[in-house]
Amino acid sequence: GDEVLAPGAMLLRGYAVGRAEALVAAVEEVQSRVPFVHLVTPGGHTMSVAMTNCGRVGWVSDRRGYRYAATRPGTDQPWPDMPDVLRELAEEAARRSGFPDFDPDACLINRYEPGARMSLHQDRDENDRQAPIVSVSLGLPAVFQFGGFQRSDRPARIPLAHGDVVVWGGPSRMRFHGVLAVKPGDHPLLGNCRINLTFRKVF
Ligand code: MD3
Ligand code: FE
Repeated sequence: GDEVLAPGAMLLRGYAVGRAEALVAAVEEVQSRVPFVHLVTPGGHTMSVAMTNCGRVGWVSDRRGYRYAATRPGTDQPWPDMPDVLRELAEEAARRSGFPDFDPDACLINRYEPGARMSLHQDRDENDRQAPIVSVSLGLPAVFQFGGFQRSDRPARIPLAHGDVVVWGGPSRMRFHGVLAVKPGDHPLLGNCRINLTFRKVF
């Protein structure tokens, strides 16, 4: 069943399981056009998570900073369109969680190989802070850190499994969050990796 993690944060366990093969096929199509890359942070560290994007804009990072860009780094090429199976899943999950008008313009695709992690951060590069962020976990499980409004607030640990969808909106939108290092495994669909899709309304 659906679980309220905090006001505005809904966990829909297994919501995407029935569509997982189609979602993975759509991710394959996107990554065949724009391969996953390990971006560099403004501080000069290479991220352990590899990323690609689809949709009108994509999230990128380099020595100049973090931002959303309509073209792929170092090119004047647009990102691939957001496949319908991805957009529909995100819209339906948002509607079910009380956000009937979610119209994402960006889908960031994160790939975690064993040991990859994401340290505590806030998502603050989006212009539209009213819109929720929808995240979909596929493949290997992970432990998600769900924090407060200050980095120093001790985060709760939430296990996320294949097919789990979380909608982060309303007062939870600006919480600190992260992902602990993914442990090795062998998932039937994705092998030794975890994929996370995050759908955002940037503009
Ligand atoms: C909680 N990705 O790409 S998605 C990210 O699993 C990111 O790859 C993680 O954090 C991942 O920025 C977690 C879940 C998420 C996204 C946005 C949030 C959780 C959030 C915004 C507020 C609170
Ligand atoms: Fe985030």
